[in-house]
Amino acid sequence: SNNKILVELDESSGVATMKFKSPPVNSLSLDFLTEFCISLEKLENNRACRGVIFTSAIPKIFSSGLDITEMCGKSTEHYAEFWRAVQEMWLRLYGCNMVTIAAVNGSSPAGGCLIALSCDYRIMVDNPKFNIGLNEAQLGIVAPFWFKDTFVNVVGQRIAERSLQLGALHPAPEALKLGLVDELVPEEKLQEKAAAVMAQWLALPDHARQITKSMMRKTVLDRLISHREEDIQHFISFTSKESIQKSLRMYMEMLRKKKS
Ligand code: CO8
Repeated sequence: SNNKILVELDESSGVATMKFKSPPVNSLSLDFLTEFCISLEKLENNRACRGVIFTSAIPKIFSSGLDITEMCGKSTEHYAEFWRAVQEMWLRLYGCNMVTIAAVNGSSPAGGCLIALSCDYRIMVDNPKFNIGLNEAQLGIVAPFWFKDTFVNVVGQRIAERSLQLGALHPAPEALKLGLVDELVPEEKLQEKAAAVMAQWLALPDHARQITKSMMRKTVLDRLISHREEDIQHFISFTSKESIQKSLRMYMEMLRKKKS
């Protein structure tokens, strides 16, 4: 399975692009997450690569977040494997030594938002129809502590507290005001802007920047690393509850109905 993410490396600039292309909505399935980790690790091990831009090949959607079908009616073994893959994606991305920029060219709820939050810099298309946020509460589920930590590190305690409790999805202009994204650009300028910001970050010596990044993120990374198995067990018991299964099924039903 290596066709859900298009990876391109420009050897002259040292900048790679990882473009999500998993129709219809770039949901983070087990296959997607596995491919994400392998692709990122390959780039990390490639000395020619110093920065990665994350974007979507699907119009209007960056990523719809975790694949809800992976959390519905599956075995505990499956939940464990899936959750380990979600953790792995975050640990790799949040702890990534390379410069990471999210070029958010569509809606980005929940797990999609987490990917953006885990980057060093976020640029979003200036379109009020594109939403971003950790909307877990709206699904009747709870964002894990490390989603919350990542969010707090970007927007601060107060904004995170309000936004998380409400399960808010913020239209791009509001996301900018909250500091959830760093800047907005017209869609046709997104790639150019991401490349310009990347060049600015890459102008610094890698070593000093990497140590600084690690200093800023280590506490939050270590919190998951030291509680990883507990976090998996927690996910399994939470997800296995009949009330949670019911909430997830109702939410999927709501998505289906909204169409017709
Ligand atoms: N997982 C699985 N399938 C999905 C998902 C998803 N996250 N999102 C959409 N789909 C499916 C839809 O059901 C639909 O399927 P079908 O064609 O069979 O009816 C298809 O994708 C297309 O979806 P839409 O028709 O809704 O497409 P739109 O272009 O109208 O809208 C959106 C795209 C905005 C992305 C919309 O689909 C949406 O809002 N999706 C839900 C996003 C969401 O709420 N994600 C949260 C996932 S939970 C998460 O990431 C963190 C969980 C943390 C775990 C907590 C511990 C338990």
